[in-house]
Amino acid sequence: MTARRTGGRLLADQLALHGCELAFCVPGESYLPLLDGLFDHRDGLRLVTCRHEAAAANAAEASGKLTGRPGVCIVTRGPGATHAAVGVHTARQDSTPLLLLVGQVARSQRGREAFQEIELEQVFGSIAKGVFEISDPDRIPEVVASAFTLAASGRQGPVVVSLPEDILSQDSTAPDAQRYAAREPAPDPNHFSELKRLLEGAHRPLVLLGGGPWNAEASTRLSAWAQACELPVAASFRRQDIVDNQLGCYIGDAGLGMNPRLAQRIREADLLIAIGPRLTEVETQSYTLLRPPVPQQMLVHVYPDAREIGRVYQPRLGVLAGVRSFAAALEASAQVSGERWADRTRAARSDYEAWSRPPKPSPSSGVDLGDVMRSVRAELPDDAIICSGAGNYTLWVHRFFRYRRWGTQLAPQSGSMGYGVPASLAAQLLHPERAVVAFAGDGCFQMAGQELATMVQERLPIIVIVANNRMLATIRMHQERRFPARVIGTDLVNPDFVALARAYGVHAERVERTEEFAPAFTRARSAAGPALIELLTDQEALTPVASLSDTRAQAQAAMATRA
Ligand SMILES: Cc1ncc(C[n+]2csc(CCOP(=O)(O)OP(=O)(O)O)c2C)c(N)n1
Ligand SMILES: [Mg+2]
Repeated sequence: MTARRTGGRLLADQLALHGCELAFCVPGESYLPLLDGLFDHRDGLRLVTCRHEAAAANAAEASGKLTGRPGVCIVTRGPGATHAAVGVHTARQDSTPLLLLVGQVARSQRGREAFQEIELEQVFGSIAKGVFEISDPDRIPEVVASAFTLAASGRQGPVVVSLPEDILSQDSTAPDAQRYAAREPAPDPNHFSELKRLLEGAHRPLVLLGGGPWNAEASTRLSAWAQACELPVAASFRRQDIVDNQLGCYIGDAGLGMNPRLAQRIREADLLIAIGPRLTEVETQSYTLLRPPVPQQMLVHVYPDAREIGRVYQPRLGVLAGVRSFAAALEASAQVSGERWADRTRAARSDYEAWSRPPKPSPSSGVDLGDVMRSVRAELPDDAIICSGAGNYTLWVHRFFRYRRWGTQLAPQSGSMGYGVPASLAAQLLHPERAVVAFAGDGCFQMAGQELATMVQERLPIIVIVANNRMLATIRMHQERRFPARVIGTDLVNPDFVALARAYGVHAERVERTEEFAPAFTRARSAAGPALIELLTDQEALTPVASLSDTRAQAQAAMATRA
């Protein structure tokens, strides 16, 4: 006979036994017994209260990205769950293991549209990998184990678990589950001989990495194979940390703002070996670099879920496998000579080096973000974790920052603003000894700036760098291209970010000139707690390559020609 426990305690015990050491929440009265259960685990399971559920969900998502194990987020009923939805969406698009636990009304009230009741299945059905409601306290161990397993297996993703309130307060004598085991398909050995054969017939092969879960070992093995075969390796959107960007085989990222020369190389490849990525709208430049359903490149698609292989693109060789087991077998089974393409690999590498070298900062007004990336890279150790959200400022991060190790980039493939700051919470909590920097635009920062309070409360020495251009530049850029000089909805009147950060108790400085950045960054690094650096950037610097006025003038000229 197992000891009697409340549902809340039983659930907390399950989280702990599945290895959860960190959870993010905004409390709700709907799950008080679970909070109480977590009280007894407070030494081994750190519960971090965020100020907004969007941040809690994003932080939990980021912890899932870093560990490969489900990040855990706990929120209350309708308002908490809907606030948290953005993290579920990012976990979906980024294929990140995430558990969202949601307080729900008692079973006896279900279906009456009771206070804050929502149908989680309907709300999350299209974005979550699974939505479960626990129907009986005795089934808590079963449902939680099932949620962990589903979130972490195959193509990883978010699972939502609904917790009717009465289930958490009732007692149960149900025994614990055993620790979940994630399942990942392993490659068929015959596929390696096929891959080798394809490589032996290729002239312009290209490897595209993405998806996951990767780990340091898989990343090292993959790099060693690519280096030995002199194969050019590109990273997919916001997965730039899979191979060391300093390696000769690395040729850049196929993300937003892709190097046109890289795009051309993908278009011209005769063999494209995609290991892990989903081949999304971004990497394929709206499905043009590869044409669906049968791409002009011979496609090898390695992916851990049969539902994705052949969904948009029919590969010549589809390999149902996790990237880790695939990478483990590569070196031994698919060694080929790189003679035929080594020159192309070197040329692609020099294209990348030229592309990723920040131009000399112009003495004109505003802080130069290219130079900021150069200083940040020079100052930080290789294992520093760089977080960002969405906005044109990320074009500089992605292009000019060189990632040196797996697990150092936290950025949403979902393109969600407000991600970088909460992601940095997870990074610093999981890796207290490492440097963590969160980049944000002025718009992006204001979607999660309240989490400065969480950084202070948890004593996290994160450095937040806000690129303030007083506008939502991404949208302004598209606006100027399509509706030149008709600016609406994209200007921002901002608070004084330095005063705001100081009010939270955060070390803060404003940088107005490029050369002031490096010393400010050094001071931020030696600050005792969190720090914020506001960069006043020039509105003219719309992207690393386009100015605002040229963008407008070109669009106007194009319209005049059409008229
Ligand atoms: C949650 C969310 N809302 C809206 C958008 C659309 N969007 C993409 S980038 C952007 C502007 C970002 O502004 P800012 O953070 O200031 O960066 P900037 O582009 O100015 O560098 C907007 C509104 C989005 N991607 N995500
Ligand atoms: Mg901005």
